[in-house]
Amino acid sequence: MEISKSRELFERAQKTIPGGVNSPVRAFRSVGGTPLFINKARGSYLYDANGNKYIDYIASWGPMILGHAHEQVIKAIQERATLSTSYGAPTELEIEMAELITGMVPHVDLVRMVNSGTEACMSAVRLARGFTGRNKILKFEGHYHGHADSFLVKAGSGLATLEIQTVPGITAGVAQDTLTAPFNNFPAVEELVKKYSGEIAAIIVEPVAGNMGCVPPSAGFLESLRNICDQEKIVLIFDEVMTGFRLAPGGAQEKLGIRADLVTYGKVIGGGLPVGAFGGRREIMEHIAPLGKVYQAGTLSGNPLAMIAGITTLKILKENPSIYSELEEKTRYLHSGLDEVLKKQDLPYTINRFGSMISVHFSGRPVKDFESASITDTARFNRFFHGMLEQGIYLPPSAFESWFLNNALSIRDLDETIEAAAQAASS
Ligand code: HOZ
Repeated sequence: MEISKSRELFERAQKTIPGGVNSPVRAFRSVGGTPLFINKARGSYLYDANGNKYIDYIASWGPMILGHAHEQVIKAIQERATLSTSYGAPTELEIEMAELITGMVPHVDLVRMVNSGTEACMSAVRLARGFTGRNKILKFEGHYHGHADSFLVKAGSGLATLEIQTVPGITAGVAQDTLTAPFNNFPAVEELVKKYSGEIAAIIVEPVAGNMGCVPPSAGFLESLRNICDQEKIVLIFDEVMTGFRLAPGGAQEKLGIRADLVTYGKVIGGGLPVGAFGGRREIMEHIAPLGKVYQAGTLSGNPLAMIAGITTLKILKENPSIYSELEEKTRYLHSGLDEVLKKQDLPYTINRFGSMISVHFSGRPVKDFESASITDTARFNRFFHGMLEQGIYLPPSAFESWFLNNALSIRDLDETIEAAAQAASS
């Protein structure tokens, strides 16, 4: 594959952008090689600067659930842009968005729009602290809730990819207030809650983890978190930045039938524009300024272009619930095809899947937490990644990220992917 233009752009980018990228995993550091610079995307395909075409399994890390450049979404953005792109004052679109969210998602009474998943999680934790008057939070190893200080302790995603254990710049005080437990290990949670009784403001969890590959919750784990939060008056925060509007219209809360106190969103909710949101029980959300004293604000929050992209995407999902079953069916098809070709190779592997999230770990052990995710053969993953890329299949450039399916993927795309995997796994 000729990627001379990406090489040139990467050289140029490194002169003015740290590492040549604006988000670390994109730099291909762990898989090696040159990151592809993307020129355009349509449906299930990405096109790089040289014009090479790739079947996309990143979907912009989740948002492009309908496929790229969806006609209705693009038209809505274009029409809205002619009315100016930001006012710094309320618009009817923000009400429409809030009504859509509270209508689609169970247990969300009030919702505040922000600009990213990081902002959403950071604000939700501040709110939980303000509401409870407690300082500590409990998060899970290998989970990633954005790059706010409190979350960069034993975090997944780019930190796992780049093997960053401690982040310079995070004060000891902040780190001390972040407790961590292994995902899917309720006794470890119980022990921490007992030890820090009355001190924990919130437990924040990715209900289906997607930042150490895809790692679904074990049976009963989330229910147990719900119960202990009720008993100890801890705010349960579901980080649905990845799973929100992806697993079901009501996200993991609906799919798994569990109520969180606060929920955070990003990705799909913005239809490919920068949007985040947090919402939840009225009693807690009423502590946000201007109703309460927990301050949170943003010049571009509720931006009209971002709102219209998100609203259009959510409406399409709401009006066409079959999209969810189609996506799930495609993911199941991919799973069984990959399984078929990988089992013919003499190598250990585990495929995890939930809804339209899937990932392959090159390890024979079940992957249920960060420890088991970490023993994956990353060298093997890197060879597999490049083998796929060479054949026009664009996977996340990290063994610690979930793949996201988009509904523009055709059975032919999936078959091509499975065929490519047979070859990539044998290299
Ligand atoms: N942290 C994102 C995936 N978990 C990657 C974001 C990006 O590089 O665009």
